[in-house]
Amino acid sequence: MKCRRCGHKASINMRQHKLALCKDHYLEWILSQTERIIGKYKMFTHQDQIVVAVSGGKDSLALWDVLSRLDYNVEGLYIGLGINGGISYSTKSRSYCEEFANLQKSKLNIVEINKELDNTIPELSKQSSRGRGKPCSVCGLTKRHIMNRFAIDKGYDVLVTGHNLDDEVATLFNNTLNWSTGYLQRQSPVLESTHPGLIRKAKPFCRFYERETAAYALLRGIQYIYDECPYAVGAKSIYNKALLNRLEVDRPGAKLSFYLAFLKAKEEGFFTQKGESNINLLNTCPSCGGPTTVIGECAFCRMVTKVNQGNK
Ligand code: Q46
Ligand code: ZN
Ligand code: ZN
Repeated sequence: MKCRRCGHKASINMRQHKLALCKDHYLEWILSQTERIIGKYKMFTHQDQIVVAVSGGKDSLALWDVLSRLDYNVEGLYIGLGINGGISYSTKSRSYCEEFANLQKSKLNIVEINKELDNTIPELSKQSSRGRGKPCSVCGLTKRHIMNRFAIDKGYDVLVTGHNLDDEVATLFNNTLNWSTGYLQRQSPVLESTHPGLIRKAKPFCRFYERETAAYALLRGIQYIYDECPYAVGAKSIYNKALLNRLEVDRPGAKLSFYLAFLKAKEEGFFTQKGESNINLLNTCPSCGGPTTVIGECAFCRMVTKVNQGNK
């Protein structure tokens, strides 16, 4: 297989794009496509201060690398979850982020949940009624809260995450199976801030397949954590991804067209129901000043209050 641009040996063949490229042209293609996606969805500009949430995995580190190479003002944010059973997941993931930041000479901000809340995620989860013993619900809620608060407090313009097409399509598939119109309404490459305490969010890799971001990380020599979080085993999203991979093998491009058709339907006003009013009618949490859909404390503060009450 030869590179479409220069005729040298191709490093990657993207069946869904009918495009094979050599290493240099592939790395160039990822940069130009990312720039195109940022512009198409009006995610941010070169004047904006950007913070990228990094986990030590390939997607977030590749995204940080791409944004730096495109000359955006970008810093990293790592949230230490204290998940260290067995494979020392959090310790390892933090050190991959630190090594990357050192090599790039970029600033990495670190927030350790343990220091913020006097509890690691597994401890918090044991004391909370959320998630029936599985820490993912507590973890997701806490991460979202901490990322948002950090970005707002430090005055960034936008928070970006390394979600790729496979992540987005797995979420879309799950939300479609349940017809969760509120979630479908909110799923988007860019989420505007609709409250002074809510940061604008963007996902510049939302149209890249996971194998494309993995190939980028590999070809750039980015060192990243291969291990999954131990709690990811058996997650619904992993099951959905496996199903969608089978579909993609038989119909190359099926994931991308599912996602793009969804965005088009949304643009045409297909999901303008209750979910939309929820977004626009955000209240302010009296404890943290963050946004909440209910009157009173936000879900995060309610969880922390309950855990603290249980400990008294
Ligand atoms: S980190 Fe946290 Fe994930 Fe681990 S505990 Fe679950 S939600 S699986 S992205
Ligand atoms: Zn080439
Ligand atoms: Zn709150």
